[in-house]
Amino acid sequence: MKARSEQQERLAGARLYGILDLSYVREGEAVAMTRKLLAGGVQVLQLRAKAFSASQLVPLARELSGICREAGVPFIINDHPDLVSETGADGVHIGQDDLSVEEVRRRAGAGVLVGKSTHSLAQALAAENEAPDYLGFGPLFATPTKPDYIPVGLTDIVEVYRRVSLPVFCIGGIKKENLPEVLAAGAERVVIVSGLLLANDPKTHTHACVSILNASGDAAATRPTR
Ligand code: TZP
Ligand code: MG
Repeated sequence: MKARSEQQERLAGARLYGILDLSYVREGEAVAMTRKLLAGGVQVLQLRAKAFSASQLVPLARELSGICREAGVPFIINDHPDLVSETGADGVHIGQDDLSVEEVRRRAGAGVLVGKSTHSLAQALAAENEAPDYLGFGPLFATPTKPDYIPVGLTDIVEVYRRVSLPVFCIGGIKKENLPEVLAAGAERVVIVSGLLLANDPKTHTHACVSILNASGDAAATRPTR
């Protein structure tokens, strides 16, 4: 088995992945919100800004990348493999309709983390064959953050974790309140977007989610990952 890079090790230990989605946070608040999420304990942070052009994103992505580096938290940029090296990001996240993982690696460069969204067990199994570094699986529940997707529900979660050896982050409509239910359904790692960004006190809220994840045991930490 190939040795894991430092960033892959961090990913393997991560259970709470936060996304700074600029449809919830004004650009001018992005740095402050990032600091709150990091202080609360997110273990991976993604910048997602569907309404921004690549060139608009660069200065902010550079700044967030430096802040995450200081915190020792992998910084992932959504959708833009070509911006990874110029912003100092650690990785890129792509969807089902984007380039192949192989092409993304070619563009983003060696050693860059690549994550891929999946919306069914079949997609998760297919995506694993492309050898990204991690998968997203969802949306579990209907969510305004990604409105045009049919929720996958909780039933396939156990099977996804049983059959996929990459780190899998469940996503979509997950909140502090339903996190115990999502964990009981077999999730080992989660992404929470609006639940953290819209909280009255994002730092404390993030910390509370980390505590719930930690209390649910260390299944993710002990499962073999590639
Ligand atoms: N991919 C699947 S669901 C989703 C993405 C980016 C959005 C999740 O956002 P929220 O606010 O945690 O439901
Ligand atoms: Mg995309």
